[in-house]
Amino acid sequence: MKALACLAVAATMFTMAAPAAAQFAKPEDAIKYRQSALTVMAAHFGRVGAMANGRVPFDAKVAAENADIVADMAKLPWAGFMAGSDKGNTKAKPEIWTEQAKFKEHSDKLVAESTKLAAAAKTGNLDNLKTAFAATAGTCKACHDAYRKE
Ligand code: ASC
Repeated sequence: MKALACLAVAATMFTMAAPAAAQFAKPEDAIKYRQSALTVMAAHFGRVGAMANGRVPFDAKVAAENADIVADMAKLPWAGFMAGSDKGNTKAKPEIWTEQAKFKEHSDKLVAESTKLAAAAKTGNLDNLKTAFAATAGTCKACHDAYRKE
């Protein structure tokens, strides 16, 4: 029983550590990874936004499924901002690497707000979804304004 519990803890820790442990052979691999994670996140965020903005009818189940994906994806891109990946096919500003603590504050905010978005979606209440969607979109915009080139 003890060994099983230990295994379960180890498995959980491995799952939690996996995003941060992503490894890249070359900077271009890291760039592709982070862009891919952001693209997937944006696709699912867009589906939530379409409902929050009334462009498509509100479907609580669909909103919750997509918000969960956003919250999961929000954890991933940051490992891709490895040293040396400021050059190449990227709109990332060099300040990301000279202001790492500030950049992490932005990514932490996205993770926190998207977690709240997923919780809001589970309430099945459209007003809750709208509020949390706006807060999450605000974290996207703040980081883009500071750290993404035009
Ligand atoms: C999106 C998307 C972004 C953000 C941003 C929020 O759906 O692709 O980059 O929301 O527009 O202001």
